[in-house]
Amino acid sequence: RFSTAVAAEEPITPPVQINHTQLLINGQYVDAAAGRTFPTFDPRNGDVIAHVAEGDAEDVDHAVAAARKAYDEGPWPKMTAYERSRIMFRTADLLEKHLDEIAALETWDSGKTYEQSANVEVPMLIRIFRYYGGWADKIHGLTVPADGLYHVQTLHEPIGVAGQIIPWNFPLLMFGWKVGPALACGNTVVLKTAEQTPLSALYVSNLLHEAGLPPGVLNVISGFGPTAGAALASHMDVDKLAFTGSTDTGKIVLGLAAKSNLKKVTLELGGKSPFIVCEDADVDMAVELAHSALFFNQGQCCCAGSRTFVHERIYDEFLEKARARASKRVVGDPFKKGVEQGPQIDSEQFKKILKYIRYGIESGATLESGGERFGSKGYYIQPTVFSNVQDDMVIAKDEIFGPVQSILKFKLVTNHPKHLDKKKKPLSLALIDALIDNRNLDEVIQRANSTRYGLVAGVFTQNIDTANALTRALRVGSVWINCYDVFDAAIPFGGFKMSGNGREKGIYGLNNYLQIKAVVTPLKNPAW
Ligand code: TXE
Repeated sequence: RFSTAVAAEEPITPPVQINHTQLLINGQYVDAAAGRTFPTFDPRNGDVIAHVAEGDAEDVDHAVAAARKAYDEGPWPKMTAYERSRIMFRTADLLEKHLDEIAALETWDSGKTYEQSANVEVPMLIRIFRYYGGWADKIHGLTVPADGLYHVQTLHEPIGVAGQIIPWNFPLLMFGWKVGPALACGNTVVLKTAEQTPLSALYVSNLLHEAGLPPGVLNVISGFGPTAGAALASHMDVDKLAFTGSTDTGKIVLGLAAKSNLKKVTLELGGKSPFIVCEDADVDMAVELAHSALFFNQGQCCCAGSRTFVHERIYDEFLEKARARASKRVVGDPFKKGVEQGPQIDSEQFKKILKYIRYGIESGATLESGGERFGSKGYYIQPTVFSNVQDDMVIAKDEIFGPVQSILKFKLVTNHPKHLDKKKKPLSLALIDALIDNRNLDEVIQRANSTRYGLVAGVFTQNIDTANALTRALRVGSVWINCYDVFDAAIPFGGFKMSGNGREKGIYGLNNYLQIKAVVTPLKNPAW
C-alpha cells in the first residue's frame, strides 16, 4: 500500500556542504570550552552527518557574557531602530539567496521533506524576518492621561539578554519565531538548539552576521537539555527565557527560572488538538485537511489535529475516505520529489510512536491502516489510522507526535436560535443564550476540552452558529474554521492550559521581549 520502492533506494546525497559545526559566541565560531563534540544523525538511515561542538554551562556563561556586553555597551539596543530593521531586512534577502542550501540542510538534519523545507519553512522564516524587521522602528509607548498635573509616558524597552531553547521539529521556524521579535525589540540573544538538529541555526546565524549583526547580539549554543539548556534557564544574567518543547521540560525550565532570578518565561508546549468535523461539513475537504493536520511533518507538530472527532452521521463515509487517503500517502526519502512523508527524527521518537501504536491496538481501537515501521532502515513509520477511538484510551490522551491518526465519533446537539422565543428578548441576546446553551449541550465541546492541553482546534461546519458556538467554547489558543495550520507571521500562536503561556508571532509576539517603563514628570515644577 505504501510506496516501498523509495525507501529501498540509496539515500539521495544532500546538495549542501556543512560549514558550521562550532558554537557561535560573540560573532565567532568556536569549539566548546571542554572540547567535546556530539554526533548529529541522518534520520533516513541513522548515519552520522557531522560532529558538532557540545556546549555546556561554561559555554553558556561565555555566550551570556557576550550577549550582556552587546546589550549593556551596545551597539544593538543603542542603534537606531531603523538600522536594526535594515539588518533584519538584509538578513531576509540573504536567506532568500541561500534558500536551497538552507532547505537542504534542514531536510538532512530533520528528515522533513525538501519540498516542505524549500516551499514552506524557509519562506516562512524569511517572512518572519521581514515582518519583525518591519516592526523594529514602529515600537513605541504611549502618553497617559493621569490625574493631576503630570506628563506621563510609557517607554517600551527591550528586556535585556533573552535565553531561547528550541526543539527539533521546526528548527528554523522556531529560530525565526524567537530570534525575530527579540532582535526587533533590541534584545540580545543566547539560543540553544535541539541536540537532534543543530545545523541549520548555525548556518543561518552566519548570514545574520553577514547582514551586519554586531558580534555578541546573537549567540548559538549546540548541546543537550540537562546541561546547556538547564544552564541557560537558571542563569542569573539572563533576563527572559522563551522555551518551546514538551510540557514536562517546560515545567523544569519554569522551575529553574523561578529558583534562579525569576526571569520572565514564555512557554510553547504540547497539544492534543481536536479536529471537529460536523454533520454539515464538506466531507472531502475535511478528510484532506484532517489528514494533513495530523500527518504534516511526520506528525511531529505541537498543533497536530490528533483527535479527529467526526459526527456520527458522516462517520462511515469519513472513515472510508480517511483510510484511503492515508494508504496513498507517499513515504520515502525526503529529498525525493513527490514524497509526502520522511522519517521520524530519531530512534527515541520512532520507538515511542511504535509503542503508542501497540497501546492503541491493545486498548481495542481498530487499526484501519499502517501500524508498522516502513522499510528496514532509518526511522520511517507507516501512516497509521485508528478508528473507534475512545476518550479514555491512552492514544486519545497523550501526545504521540507521530503519523498516527485517531478518529472518534460524536453526536452534535445544536440549540439553534430558531427554537428561541424571539418575542421575549431582542435577537442579539437570544443568540448569546443559544451560544451559552451550546456550551452545556454539546458533547463534543466537553470532550474536546477534556484534556490538559489547549493549543489549537479545527472546526468544520457550514453553519455559522455552530462555528461561533464551538469557537467560543473551545479552550484553545487558535481555532481554524474550515481550514487548518494557517500560519502567518502576523497571526499570534500559543496555548491555553498546559500548552503554555504567551503568544508568539504577530504584534503579540513583541510583548514577550518588551518591558514597560512609566515615566512621570510634573507639568509644573513644584519649586517654581
Ligand atoms: O522534548 P524536550 P524532546 C514533545 C513531543 C515529544 C516529546 C519529547 O511529544 O515526543 O516532547 O521530545 C531542551 N533544561 N515535543 O525530548 O525535552 C532540549 O535540549 C533545559 C513537543 O525532544 O522538551 C531541546 O532543546 N532545556 C514540542 C528542547 O528542550 C532542556 C517539540 C525540547 O526538548 C532540558 C518537541 C532541561 N532540563 C517535543 N531538557 C512542541 N511544543 O512542538 C531538554 N531540554
